[in-house]
Amino acid sequence: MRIAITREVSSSIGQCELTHLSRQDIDVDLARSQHAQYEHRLIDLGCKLRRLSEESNLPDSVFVEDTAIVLGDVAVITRPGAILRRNETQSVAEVLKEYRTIHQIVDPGTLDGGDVLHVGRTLYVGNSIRSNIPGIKQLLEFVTPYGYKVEVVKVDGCLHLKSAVTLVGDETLLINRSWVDANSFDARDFIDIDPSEPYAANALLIGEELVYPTNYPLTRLRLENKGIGVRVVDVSELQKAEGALTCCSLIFEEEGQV
Ligand code: CIR
Repeated sequence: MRIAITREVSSSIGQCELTHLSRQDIDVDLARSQHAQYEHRLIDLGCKLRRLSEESNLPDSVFVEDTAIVLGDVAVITRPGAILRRNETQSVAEVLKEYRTIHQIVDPGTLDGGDVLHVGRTLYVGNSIRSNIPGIKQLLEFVTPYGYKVEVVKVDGCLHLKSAVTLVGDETLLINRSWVDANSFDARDFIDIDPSEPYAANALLIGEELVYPTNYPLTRLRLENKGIGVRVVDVSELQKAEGALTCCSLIFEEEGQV
């Protein structure tokens, strides 16, 4: 069984962290209804939801991806780069303990899950404004015994590594090359986002199915032209909080394996 951890949109999401976007009003009810549709997509694709309750004092807490890295037999609880996000991790750790051995990134390390791109036995980790070298080194120490390699990737111009690049199929990466260098990755194939849609590189691959935002039609066409069908979901209200599709869940197999 595939598990998806999610969390209800906070009533305070309007006070979210913003790095590259200007603040816009966020309609909490609309954000919640889009988030519910996102959760339904996950259920349609065979995920069992573990939905955490709302944290009204943690504006960014819907973005659970940043709180942990979940691998076959081990999970690493992060220490988010944004100080105001550090209280988001404990409740996620409580759930993950049921499924995996847990490790924890500690001071002076910082790491956001949005910076970790998992491809086979390699973890590409963005050295971004949120994830520092001590945090990446701690991650390396935790995962090396399980046979993972860690590659540090420079990210420039966006929040996280996965704002710039995600896996969309077997060794195929969807990429915005103005934010990350394609030579950093050992991939079979790359699909470039349409330049008019800079935020279009974040797609959520669940098994063989790709979940994709409604509002990047030109990049979607590029995916479809390469034979990659998508299931769309509208997360426009969450995008105002600088969130994307992968950010809103932690997806993993219930039964761990190395
Ligand atoms: C933040 O700045 O931390 C949130 N407003 C957005 C986090 C998005 N998370 C992600 O891309 N993994």
